[in-house]
Amino acid sequence: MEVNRLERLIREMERFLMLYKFAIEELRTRIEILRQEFEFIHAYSPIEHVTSRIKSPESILQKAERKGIPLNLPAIRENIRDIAGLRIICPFVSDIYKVSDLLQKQSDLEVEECRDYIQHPKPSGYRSLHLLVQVPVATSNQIDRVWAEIQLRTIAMDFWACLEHKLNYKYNYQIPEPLLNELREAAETIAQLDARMEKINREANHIKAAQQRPGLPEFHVPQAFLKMFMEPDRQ
Ligand code: 0O2
Repeated sequence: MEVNRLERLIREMERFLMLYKFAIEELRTRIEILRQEFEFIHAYSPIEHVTSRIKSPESILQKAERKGIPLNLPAIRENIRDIAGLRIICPFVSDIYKVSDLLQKQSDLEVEECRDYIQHPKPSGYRSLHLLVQVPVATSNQIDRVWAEIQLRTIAMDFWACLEHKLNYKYNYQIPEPLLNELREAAETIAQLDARMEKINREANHIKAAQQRPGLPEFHVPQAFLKMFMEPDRQ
């Protein structure tokens, strides 16, 4: 391949992947706004942390070949919908559905598909909620709608998925049957643990609500803030 053509291809690929980087930044901002607002209103965050990644060109091409997608950028863009991936880790299962609802309410975020692997775990034992979305990205001369996959999981589900992913890598997707069985059992244990932790949290909230005097919300005002009002001439 001549050098000019190769340079052009690399530049096209870089521009192509840049859109996914912008999509991730856009989504991260939306998620952070939801987190901060929720925390302000409810004094509680349904989001532990967020991670993101862009699929590498190698794994984009591997997926395209595996799925029989033509090896050109428009076809890849339309058919490979998880090039931009975000993972939202939540404390409890109910938080996953809360955050998913909040995202689905955003009118300019098109949620094309919701795959509920919590209600319907994969045969491997994998649990998570996946949202396939199209996010608007405003560049200098147009607004592009970019596909992204948002995975929502609890900390325990993430622990399981990370280990299973590592084992798949180690055994080249041929995990020995005894280990597969153990993983399935561990996934069940994790689902029970998530349910138990959620129950403990609910009970703790009930106890706290009962202890608070009615009509007097618990309110912590930072000392520095109070001082501004008590000693205004010192500001
Ligand atoms: P990576 O490295 O995370 O990017 P699709 O063709 O995308 O419509 P697919 O791939 O079955 O069909 O979609 P699905 O079920 O929504 O899963 C996509 C992603 O979910 C995977 O991405 C994983 O991140 C995760 N996932 C799905 N099943 C499992 C599982 O059994 N174990 C683990 N650990 N993760 C899973 P990639 O592209 O495979 O990998």
